[in-house]
Amino acid sequence: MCDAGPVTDRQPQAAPNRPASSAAIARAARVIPGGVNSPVRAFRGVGGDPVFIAEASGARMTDVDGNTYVDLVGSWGPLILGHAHPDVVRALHDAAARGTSYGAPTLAEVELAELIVERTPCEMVRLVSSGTEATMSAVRLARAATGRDAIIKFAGCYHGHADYFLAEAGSGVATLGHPDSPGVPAAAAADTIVVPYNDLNAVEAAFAAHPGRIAAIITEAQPGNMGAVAPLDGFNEKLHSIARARGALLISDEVMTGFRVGPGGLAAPADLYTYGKVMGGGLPAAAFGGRADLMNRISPAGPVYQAGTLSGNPLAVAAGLATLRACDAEVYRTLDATAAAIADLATEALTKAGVPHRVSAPSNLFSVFFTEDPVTDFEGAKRQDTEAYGAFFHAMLDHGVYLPPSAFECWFTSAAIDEEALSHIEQALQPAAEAAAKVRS
Ligand code: KE4
Repeated sequence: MCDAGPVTDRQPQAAPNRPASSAAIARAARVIPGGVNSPVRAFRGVGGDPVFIAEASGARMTDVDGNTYVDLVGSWGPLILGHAHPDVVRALHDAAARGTSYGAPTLAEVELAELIVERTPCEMVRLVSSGTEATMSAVRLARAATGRDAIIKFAGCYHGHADYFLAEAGSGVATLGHPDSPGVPAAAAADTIVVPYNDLNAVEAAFAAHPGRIAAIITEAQPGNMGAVAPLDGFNEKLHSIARARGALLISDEVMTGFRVGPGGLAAPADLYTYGKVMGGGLPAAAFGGRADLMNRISPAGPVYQAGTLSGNPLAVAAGLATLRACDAEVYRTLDATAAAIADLATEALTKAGVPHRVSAPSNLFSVFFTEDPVTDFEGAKRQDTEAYGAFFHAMLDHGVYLPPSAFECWFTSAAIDEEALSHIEQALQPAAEAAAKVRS
């Protein structure tokens, strides 16, 4: 149990009503599919309607009904410093006053690229505007560099919504994938082999079944899109040696872990890396990078085409530079300590309420699985009690804490979570654990 500091007199809120959010989702759904611009925001994984956010500052967000929440999503990772950090706001203001986009190179984007090269294993990087662009470009580069078409990905890992990532495991472990979304052509998924995470034998079997055809393995450095799942000891390193032995490349997807689990991310050995989220500080910025001999194949230095109107956008670069420059050792100490404290508090509350659970905290990116069994892959994650998570989520929301609206996501801390915010989380956890227990009884 951590020392959560003095208990403030702030009582957990009674379940707030949210008429403005209810009206907003009805209005939004008339012009935007599902009323949201990204599916996970719609609360489909936990039931109920999403809250519409009006503003945010530090550790807290305020919805359009005036309810405030301690934020443990942080826009799915970017807001590592908390919302409206003064350095970021000032950098954005100054950049905007000089114009918002030029479609021409700037020194600021060179500075951001230099900072990424300095902090990560990358020798060169290309800036893009989303994690999906980063991962799809890295795959295109790997296919060009090896002259091969197939890729291996892991079930439960998410790399964005490019067609060939939206494939599900074929019948056998080493068989080619088939689409798991309408609109994805069978041919696009047919070059994707989906294998269980943490299963090196399945990776070897895939290479044996498809000799000379696999361009790359792509993996989340520390998976967070099935909940937080730890790579088994040496897993990333062994992936790299298998890829090398088989003439393929390893792409380490650090869109979520990059600059969050440490100053340079996890930085496990690989040939190519992808980044996003934190490096944009809440603005659309992402990157792919790695060995110079590979990156120099990217147009216009080489023949592999990749482009983007707003790649290296001055505002996104300004927010990213301000964020990364503010991420000093104290920020990472705070992130790690806060994540550990929240994990301890969650364990304490769920244990007291008799709710079977397992906290998975390989780093400050962590999650709570509502199952007692260890979770090492997607099959394990799917065994959790998602109904109990839904009840837990809504009780936390009603008590002023905004968790990810899905049991298959991570909890994100920020450097803005202080003792008072921790104390608020502690007070919300007990009724939330009891709500989960009720569902199970
Ligand atoms: P974007 O295209 O959403 O910027 O990034 C795709 C992506 C790539 N790689 C990893 C490891 C990722 O986690 C993501 C996106 N993460 C999700 C949250 N788990 C984004 C949230 C959303 O889809 O709205």
